[in-house]
Amino acid sequence: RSKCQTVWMASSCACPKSKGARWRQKILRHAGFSLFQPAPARQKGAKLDRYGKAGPLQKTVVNSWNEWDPLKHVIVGRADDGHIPPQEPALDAKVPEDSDMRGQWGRRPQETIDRANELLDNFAALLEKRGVRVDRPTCIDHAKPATTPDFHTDSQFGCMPPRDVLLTVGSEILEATMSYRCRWFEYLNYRPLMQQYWNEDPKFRHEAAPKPRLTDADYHPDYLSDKIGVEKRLQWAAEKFFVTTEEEPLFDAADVLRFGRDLVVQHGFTTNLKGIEWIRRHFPDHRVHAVNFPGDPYPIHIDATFTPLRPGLILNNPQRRLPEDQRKMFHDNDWEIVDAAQPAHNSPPPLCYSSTWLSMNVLVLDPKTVCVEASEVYQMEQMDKLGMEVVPVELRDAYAFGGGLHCCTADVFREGSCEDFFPNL
Ligand code: DAV
Repeated sequence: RSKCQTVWMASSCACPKSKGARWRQKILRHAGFSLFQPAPARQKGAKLDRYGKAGPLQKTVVNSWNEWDPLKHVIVGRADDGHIPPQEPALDAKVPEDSDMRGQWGRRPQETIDRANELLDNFAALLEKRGVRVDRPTCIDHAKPATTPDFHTDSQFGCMPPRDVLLTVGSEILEATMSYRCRWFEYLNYRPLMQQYWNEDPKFRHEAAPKPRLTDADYHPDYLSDKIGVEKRLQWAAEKFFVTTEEEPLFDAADVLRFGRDLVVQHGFTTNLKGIEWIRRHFPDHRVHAVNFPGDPYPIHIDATFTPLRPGLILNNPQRRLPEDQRKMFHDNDWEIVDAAQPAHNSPPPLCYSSTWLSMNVLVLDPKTVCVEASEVYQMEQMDKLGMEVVPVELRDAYAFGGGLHCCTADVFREGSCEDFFPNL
């Protein structure tokens, strides 16, 4: 392999010729490559995709059983064509009355898309540098409406958070039902990758949960009211009265945490009891545990609330504590649940759906190493005290596109197999 070829590979996307060598050098630095350290060899016959990235760098094996085993292959989302979707029942309930997103929808400003993509690309390059294979989605046209015989909504959402859509359990990747109309077709962003994995890994199980109808019967109309207020919402959350009804199974993949043969699933806005029951019947060899966190007035996804770091240790959002009666399985099996550190910010960035608790939305690379958002100084400090090596990753300007470091990734391969971390159940 000549140096020349290395440079070509790393700079193969359409580059303005005039900027020449300096631009290439910048790209090389940016991507963590150096002229003296050739890029990993591209497999013979691998094609460049439409983003100019080379194809498979290593054999594809889909395998991931938990949130902490050494990560070797991951999908990192893109901010491309990110949209603020129009009003719809399940989404409305998540947007607080005083949010800057109330009443506006459409494609997000290009400069915010570019900035978010810069951060996501940097994150992908950092993971690659640490030996993790990174794949990226192929963005569909999110400006297109989502229309089925049962509903119509004027735009879609985006493909920044693969974690919301794809649930990897062992050799299976399961496309969640999703619970927002604007996210009904989101799996299409990942279909080229699913096809590729299916072609390359004879043991890969590509599954899709039954697509829900998402008629008005799926949502409680009272949740639409602007006058509800946080107190009432907290009371409803405690009573497990959420925006979604029990009309049909609904779940987002980001409501599920994987602990080997146990799956812990949040019952909330985006996942209903029938969705949890569907997961239970779908994974008959697993034990599936429903949890809920009454302190959260907008319970959407478990990954800014409950964060396992390694066997025996979980961070819990101190404003959304796991109720006492649901702690037994953890206590009986020597799992420690500690309060997460406070977020470093008082408010989320502009046009963001998520709360400031994306501070604890971390990506564990192995039981001793964790990626934490670089501005979250308290969370980094706590990880350090808990004995983790902290890898700071700048991502805050991408939060608005669908979340933090856990959200914007989906596991393809972690070392290890299915273990029982709860022998005393
Ligand atoms: O706290 O707003 C964000 C989770 C995104 N997957 C929150 C939850």
